[in-house]
Amino acid sequence: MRFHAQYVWLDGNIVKWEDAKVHVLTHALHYGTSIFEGIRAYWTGRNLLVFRLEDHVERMFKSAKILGVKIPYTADEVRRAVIETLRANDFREDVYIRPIAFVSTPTVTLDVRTLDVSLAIIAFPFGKYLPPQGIRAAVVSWRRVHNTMLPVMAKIGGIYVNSVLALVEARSKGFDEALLMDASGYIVEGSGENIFIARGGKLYTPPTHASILEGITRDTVIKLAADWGMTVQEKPITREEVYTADEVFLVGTAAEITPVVEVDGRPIGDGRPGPTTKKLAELYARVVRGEVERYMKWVTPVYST
Ligand code: PY5
Repeated sequence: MRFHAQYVWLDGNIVKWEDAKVHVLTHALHYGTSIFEGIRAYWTGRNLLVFRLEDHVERMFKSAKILGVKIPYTADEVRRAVIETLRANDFREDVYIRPIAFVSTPTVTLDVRTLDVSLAIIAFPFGKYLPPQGIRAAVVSWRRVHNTMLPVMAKIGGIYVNSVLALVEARSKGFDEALLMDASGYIVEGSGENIFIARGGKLYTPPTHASILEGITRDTVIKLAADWGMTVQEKPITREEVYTADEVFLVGTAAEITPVVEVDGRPIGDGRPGPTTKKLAELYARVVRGEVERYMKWVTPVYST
C-alpha cells in the first residue's frame, strides 16, 4: 500500500509531496529517534472533523519528554499545522494524519540532547486498516518489549520494530493480526492496537502499567462503555481468558474498533462479532463523525463552512 496526497507540512512550510525529503544521515533514520502520532479525520459530507486532536498532540509532547528531545513548536502550533495541512490538501474524504517529530541532525552521536528536531505533518486519504467484519489473530512468539527496556508508553519510531516483527510473524502464518504477550505471558496488545475482552457481561483491558501504549481509542472506549453503565476493569489478561472470552476486539486510531473472531484457530464466542463489540463500533462511528452531542468536544472541524 502506498499513500499519496498533494502537500506535506515540513518544518513550517507547505511543500509538494514529492519535495518532502530528508537526508540519508538523518539521525532518526539510523536510530529510530522519531516521535509520531496517528490521527484520523472523518469527512461528514459537509466538513472534515479531526478526532481527539488535542489528545494526540498532547501525547506527542509526552513522547518527546520521555525520549528527551524538544519539539521546536508549541502544542498550539502543532494543532494549527495539522489543520493547515488538511486545508492545503482540501481533503473531502476520510484521512489519516501522521505528525512526526524526528531528530534530523546528520550525525552518528547517540547523545540527542542538543540535536535538531524537525517536524512533518503528513496526511492522506485512508480507509479501513483491518477488515471491519472481524479478523483472525494469532498469539506470536515475539513478546511486547517491557517498559523497563523501552518506554512503550511513548510513540517512538524505534519501538515499532517490535510491532513490525510481530505483525510479519502473524501475517506470514496467514493471520490478519498479531497478539503480543508481555514477558510474563499476559496478552497485552495487538501490533498497533489495544485489546479488550468481554467475559460474563464485563469488559476487561490490560492496565496502563502493563507494557502498552496508552491508547486514545482505548480511553474513548472506556468512556463510551461507562455511558452504558459498563465499567471496564483494567487487569492482566491471560491467553486462556482470551481463548474463552465471549468477545475480543482491538482498538486504535487506524483499527478503530475491530472484532477479533478467531484466536490461534479457536473461534471467539460463536465466531462472529459479538453484540457489545458491534454496539461499541456503531457508537464509535457516530462519535467520530460528530453525531453525538456529548462528544462533540472530541472533534475539531477543519473548514469554516
Ligand atoms: N498500541 C499500539 C502499539 C499502537 O501502535 C496503537 C496505535 C495503539 C495501541 C492505539 O492507540 P490509539 O488509540 O491512541 O491510536 N497505532 C497506530 C494508529 O494510528 C498505527 C500503527 C500501525 O492506530
